[in-house]
Amino acid sequence: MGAVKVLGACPLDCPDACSWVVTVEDGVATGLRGNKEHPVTRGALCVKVNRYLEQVGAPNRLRYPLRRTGPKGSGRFERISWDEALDEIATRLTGIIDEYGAEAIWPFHGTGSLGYLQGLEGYPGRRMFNVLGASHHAATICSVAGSAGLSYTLGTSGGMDPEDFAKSKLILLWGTNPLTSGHHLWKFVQDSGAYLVAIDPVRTKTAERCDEHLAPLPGTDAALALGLLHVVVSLGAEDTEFIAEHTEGWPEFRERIMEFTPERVAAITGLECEQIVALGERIAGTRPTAIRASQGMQRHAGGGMALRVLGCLPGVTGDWAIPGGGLHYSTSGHFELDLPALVRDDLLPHPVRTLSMTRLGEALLDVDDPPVQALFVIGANPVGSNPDQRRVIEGLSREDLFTVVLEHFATDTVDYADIVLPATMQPEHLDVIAGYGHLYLVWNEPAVEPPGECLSTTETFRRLSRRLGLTEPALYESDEELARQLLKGHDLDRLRADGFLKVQPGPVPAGKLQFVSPRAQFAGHDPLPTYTPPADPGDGLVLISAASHYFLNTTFGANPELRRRAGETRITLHPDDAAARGIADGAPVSVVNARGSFEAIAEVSDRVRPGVAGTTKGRWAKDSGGATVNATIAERDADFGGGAVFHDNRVEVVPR
Ligand SMILES: Nc1nc2c(c(=O)[nH]1)N[C@H]1C(S)=C(S)[C@@H](COP(=O)(O)OP(=O)(O)OC[C@H]3O[C@@H](n4cnc5c(=O)[nH]c(N)nc54)[C@H](O)[C@@H]3O)O[C@H]1N2
Ligand SMILES: Nc1nc2c(c(=O)[nH]1)N[C@H]1C(S)=C(S)[C@@H](COP(=O)(O)OP(=O)(O)OC[C@H]3O[C@@H](n4cnc5c(=O)[nH]c(N)nc54)[C@H](O)[C@@H]3O)O[C@H]1N2
Ligand code: SF4
Ligand SMILES: [Mo]
Repeated sequence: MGAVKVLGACPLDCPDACSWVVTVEDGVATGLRGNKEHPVTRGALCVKVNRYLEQVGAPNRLRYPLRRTGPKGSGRFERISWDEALDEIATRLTGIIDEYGAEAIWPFHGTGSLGYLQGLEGYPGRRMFNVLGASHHAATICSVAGSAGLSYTLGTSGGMDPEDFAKSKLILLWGTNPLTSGHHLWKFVQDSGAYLVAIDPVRTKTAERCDEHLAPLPGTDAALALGLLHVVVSLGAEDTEFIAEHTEGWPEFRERIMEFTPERVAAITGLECEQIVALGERIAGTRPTAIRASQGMQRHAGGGMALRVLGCLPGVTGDWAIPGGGLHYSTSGHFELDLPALVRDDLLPHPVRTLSMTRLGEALLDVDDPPVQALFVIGANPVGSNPDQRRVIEGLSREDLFTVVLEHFATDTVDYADIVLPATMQPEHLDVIAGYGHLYLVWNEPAVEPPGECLSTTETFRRLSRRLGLTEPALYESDEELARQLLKGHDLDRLRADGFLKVQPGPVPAGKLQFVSPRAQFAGHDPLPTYTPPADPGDGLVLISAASHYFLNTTFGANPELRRRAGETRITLHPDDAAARGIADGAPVSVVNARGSFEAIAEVSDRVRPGVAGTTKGRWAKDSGGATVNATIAERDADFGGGAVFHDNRVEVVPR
C-alpha cells in the first residue's frame, strides 16, 4: 500500500495552531510537515514540533494504566488493566461523593492540548463531572488578565486579524517574543516593511531583529503607554473624528493621560525621557500603527490594566479603523463556536464552586468547604508549570488526596498520581483546534491507531461514566457528534476536507470603545485606565521566566535532543548586577526568595537591563535537582480575572 496523507492540527498551546500533514505508511506515521496550503502555517512547523513524531513513538511514552506502589512522589507504579483502573476510580469517587459531596472533585485541565474535544478549550469530561456536580475549573494560568483588560476597553478580547500586520507601517512588538513563542507571525511582520520597535526588558531574538528596542522595567507598560499617549496628545495628533464617533469617556481619559508626563514615565519605567518622546512622535505620525502584545507582559500584578491601556492607544490614534492598525493579543474571542452545547453546564444538579488553576497549592492545603479530595489532572503538569512549586508538591503529597493523571509521559506530576491513565496523542484522535494567533479553525483527523492501550480523553470519560452507572445519554455521544454540536453554523464537511476554515472576525471595538469603563468600575476597579505597579515586595532582581525556544511549557522538557539544545538552566544577569554580587559568567548560582530556590548557571550579559534577571520556563523539577524557577513564584492573582504573575517575581542570586 502506498503512503497516505492525513490532515491534522498541532494541539500545543501556541498562537499559531499549525495545520499539518501526516504521512502514513502501513499504518505507521512516517512523516510530519506543515501544510503548505494553510496561509499562516505555510508549510513550516517549528523546532519543537519537527520532533513531534519522535515524541509519539518515544520508548518512554505511557502505554498502559498504572497504579501507585510507592509513596507519593516516588514514581513507583505497577501496570494494571483499564478495568481495574476504572473500578478503582469509580469506587474512590463514590466514596468521596458520599463523604464530602461531589464538589470535593476537581477536574484540573491544563494546556497540553488546546483541542475542543481532547484538550483545554472543551474541558473533556466536563459533561460527566457536571452530572456528578463536581467543582468547575477556571483556566487562569495563561491569558485571562489581559483578555479581561482588553474586554473592558473593547467589549471583546479579539483584536486585529494577524495577517493584517502585512499592511502596517509601524509595529510595536510589546512584551512578546514571536520568533520563539509563535514564529508564523513574523512573515507578515516582514512583508509589511514596517519600522519595528520591540518593548521588552530582555533583548530577545525578536528584539534583535527590530529597528529599535526599548527595555522598560517589568510591569511598567501601562505607564509607558500613557506616556506615549501624552506625547501624541501634546502634539494634537489624536484622531478627533474617531474619538467622537467610536469612543466614550475621552475628556476624562485625556485628563488621566496628561498626568503621565514623559518625565514621570521615565522615572517609572527606567527609560530615557528622549526615548519616550521619540517613540510618541513616531506613533503620532505613522498610520497605520499596529501593536502585537502577547501573554508575557500581563503576568504581572497590573497585567490586566496594562492590556486595558494598550487597547486604548489605537483608539486615540484612530488606528482601530485602519486595516493594518490596531492591536492583536489573542484571536480566541473571534471564534463563535457553540461551547455551551459541548460542555453542557445545564447538566449540573445545582450551582457549583469554581477553583482557580493558579491557586492549586492553596486549594489543596487550605480549602475545606469541602476540601479537594479527588483531583483529575488532564493535560497539565502543575508541579512544573504552576506557581509555588513547594506548596503544590506539599498538596499533591497529601495521603488522603486521590489523584488521577491522564498523560503521555511520566512527568513530575505523574509521580504524585494514584492512578495514571495513558492518553492518545494528536495523530491518534479526532479534534478541532482554533488558534489564538490567526482566524482559522483547524481540523485534526486521526491518522494512526494509538500504541498500547492509550485512549482518547473523550473515550476515557465515556468509559468512566459507564463504570459509574450514569445514564445521561449526552455522556455517550461520539467525537464526531461532539464536533458537530460545537461547530453549529460552520461547514464541518468542508473543514474536514480542506483541513482549515477561516472565520469572520467580529467588529473591534465591539460597540463603542470605552476609555471610561462602567464594567470595570462595577468590578471594583478604577473606571479609567491607569498604571498599577508591580506587587512582589523585596529589593532583589525582577526575574522573568519567559518561553524557552526549545520547550513548550513543560512539554518536551524530557525530549533528549531538545534538552541537549536548551543546555543547562541559565539565569542572565546584567554585568552591573553580576559585579555587585561577585558573580562571574558561567558561575554556578542559587536563585532564592522567601518561597523557594533553584539552581542555575549565571550568564552575564547586557541582554537584560539592570535590575532584571532572565531565565526560561519548561524544565522538569526531577531533572533539575528537585526544583525549577516555579519554586520562587508566588501564588498571587493579577489584577483582573485571577491571572498568574510569573514575571512579577523578586529574587536574589547568590554564588553556590
Ligand atoms: N517555544 C515556545 N513557544 C511558546 C511557549 C513556550 O513555552 N515555548 N509557550 C506558549 C504559551 S503557553 C504562551 S501563553 C505564549 C506566550 O508567549 P509570550 O507572550 O511571548 O510569553 P513570554 O515568553 O512569557 O513573554 C514574552 C516576552 O515578554 C517579556 N516580558 C515579560 N514581562 C514583561 C513586561 O512587564 N513588559 C514587557 N514589555 N515585556 C515583558 C519577556 O521578556 C518575553 O520576552 O507562547 C506560547 N509559545
Ligand atoms: N515560570 C513560569 N511558569 C509558567 C509560565 C511562565 O511564563 N513562567 N507560563 C504559564 C503558562 S502561559 C501556561 S499556559 C502554563 C502551562 O502549564 P500546563 O498547562 O501545566 O502545561 P504543560 O506544563 O505543558 O503540561 C501539559 C501536559 O499535558 C500533557 N498533554 C499534552 N497533550 C495531552 C493530551 O492530549 N491529553 C493529556 N491527557 N495530556 C496531554 C503533556 O505531556 C504535558 O505534560 O504554564 C505556566 N507556567
Ligand atoms: S508549536 Fe506552534 S509553531 Fe510549533 S507546530 Fe505547533 S502551532 Fe506551529
Ligand atoms: Mo500560556
